[in-house]
Amino acid sequence: MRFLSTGLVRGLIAQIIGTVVGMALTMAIRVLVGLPVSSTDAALQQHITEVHVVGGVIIGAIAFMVGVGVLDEWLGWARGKPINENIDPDPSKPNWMRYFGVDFDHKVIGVQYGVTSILLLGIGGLMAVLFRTELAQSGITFLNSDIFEIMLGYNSEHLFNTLMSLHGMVMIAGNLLGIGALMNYLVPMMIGANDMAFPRLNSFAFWINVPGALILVSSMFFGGFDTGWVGYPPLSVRAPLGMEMFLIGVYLVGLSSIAGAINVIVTVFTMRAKGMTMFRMPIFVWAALATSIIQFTATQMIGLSFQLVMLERLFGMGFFDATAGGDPILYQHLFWFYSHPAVYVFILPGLGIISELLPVFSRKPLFGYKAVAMSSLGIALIGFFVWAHHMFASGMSPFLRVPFMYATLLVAVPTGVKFFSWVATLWEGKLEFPTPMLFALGSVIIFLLGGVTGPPLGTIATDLHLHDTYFVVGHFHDTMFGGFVFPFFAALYYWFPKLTGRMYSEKLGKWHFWLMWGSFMVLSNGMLLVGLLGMRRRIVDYDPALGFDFTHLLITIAAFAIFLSVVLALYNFIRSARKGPEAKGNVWNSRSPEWHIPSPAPLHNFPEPFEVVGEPYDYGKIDSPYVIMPAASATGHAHAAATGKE
Ligand code: HEM
Ligand SMILES: [Cu+2]
Repeated sequence: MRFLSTGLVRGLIAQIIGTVVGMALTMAIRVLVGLPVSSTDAALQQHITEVHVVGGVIIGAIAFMVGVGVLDEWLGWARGKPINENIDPDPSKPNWMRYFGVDFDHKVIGVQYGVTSILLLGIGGLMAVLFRTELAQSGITFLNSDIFEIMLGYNSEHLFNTLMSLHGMVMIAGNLLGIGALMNYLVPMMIGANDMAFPRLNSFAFWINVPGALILVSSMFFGGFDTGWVGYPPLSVRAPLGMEMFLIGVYLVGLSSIAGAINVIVTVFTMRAKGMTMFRMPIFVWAALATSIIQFTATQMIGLSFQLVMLERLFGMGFFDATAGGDPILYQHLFWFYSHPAVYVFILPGLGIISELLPVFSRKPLFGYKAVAMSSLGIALIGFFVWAHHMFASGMSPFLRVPFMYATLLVAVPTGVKFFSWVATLWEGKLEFPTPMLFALGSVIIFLLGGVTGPPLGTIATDLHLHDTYFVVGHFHDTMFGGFVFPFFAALYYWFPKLTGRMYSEKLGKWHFWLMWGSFMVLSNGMLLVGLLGMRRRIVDYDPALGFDFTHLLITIAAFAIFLSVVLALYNFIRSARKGPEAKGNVWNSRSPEWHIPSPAPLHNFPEPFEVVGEPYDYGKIDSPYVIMPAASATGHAHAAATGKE
């Protein structure tokens, strides 16, 4: 019965019941207002079913939130019950249950985000491996098999498109949750706070992702959709019912993004330790702040554009239908006004991790700390002025394309500041190369590839040639892997001892790194190459006469190798969390506050507040403490004050 008392299980049951009740309710409303609930006309029947299912799915998502219990406190408050000030976990419940139910501790929420993120990245990866098999050679018809037909009711091109489109969006959702994991786990500990500013909102922000992700992936079983992750109309207005699942699922994940961002912004502005001025914060906190500003201000746009598509599908409103007075280009503007800044949501935290780790493993100050901090804000700002570079080929005004080209190329300036700082930080440093450092350095190289393949796409003349080819796919995989996936692994290895109090296996970690990094180089350079040669993206097959069968085979093998390397990493983490050697102290000899409390961190991170007296990255400077820990908080390890002594 313990199983039933976990929030997750109750949420899932509630979601199923809610969906059924919601469908019945929608039907009842249709009857009340005199609309038909069934029809002999196939097209009309399909439309009616869609309305019912969408009504059900939305109510189902709300039911999940009620069932899991995140709304309990708020609902109680609304009914006039006294507010429960003590939000500590119930000590009578076993510890593992905290992760499967509502918990307000930012560290638990961080882990919940992290595990969900890895699950989603795994599902997205599996989809990639599936459709990459189809692409391994020209002429393969793997996705045509009867198994898929029986399981899903459709196959071949439509399945390819569905897998490809879902892969894109599931990966993006996986990234977003990974960022949530890092920000939730690290930000309070890095600034000396015991939790986020709004713990209940924090829990809400995590849990809304769960029905969101389920609905998104369920699209596979509702007929899929074939629009790519962008969902452009008119295609998205005509796509099967699966399209709606995509729109609702992503909408909920976006809602989480906005709620989570509010929390980070308020926490950073109001809860820093004594003496921690903005320019004395660990650099990752700056990255988290800039990221949250984008999330908070831009996400509404994708929510809005998806809502409009839904309204057009469900109620026939002609926002994008030119024959009804609409304009499909409007969608693209709204979509990219979020989705371009959003790419910086994916990469700013990753770049923050790189800036955080390089000083530790080169025992040198972070070069140009203030410039690096401001560059995150600069990137965030410029990110808002460049969205139309995705529309150079959409038939927008030729004159308007020019300012968007210049704005796009301008992003190189703040990004260059970061690269310059990394190189200068490493310069003549005492370098060490444990797994997290390898991942950080590997990210820099991959992100550099993303950086040099960007300008050709931001320049109108070359973009018109490269648009919708695999060159684009290669470019964004470089920025995504270099900007987030590799830094995410760097962070997982680096903070693993903090989280578990145990050490991972360096040997397996290094195997993971070299296998993944090498394969990724093959994958991304292969994609860039076939793109330059004219391979179009989003197509299920290609002509053998084009002569890039062999390169495609290499890309597919690399994709499998990347998948394998991640399985290796998971094995390492799961085994080491239980059997790894103990690592209680400041494993990396870091100056950052989270390493000066015991590992794993106690329930309330800092039983007594500490004071910041110096600069965060003065590694190698004798007697320049950063934080002074009161005896009660500190690990009792080597030095309580985080000095620069070697
Ligand atoms: C093993 C790892 C991966 C492989 C083999 C892979 C492969 C691919 C391929 C072949 C496409 C289809 C390109 C096309 O036909 O247009 C694609 C699309 C995409 N991928 Fe990946 N990918 C991987 C990981 C990732 C990750 C980690 C992310 C995100 C953070 C990501 C994001 C995307 C996006 C956004 C699309 C675009 C989908 C669309 O055009 O609608 N991928 N990927
Ligand atoms: Cu862009």
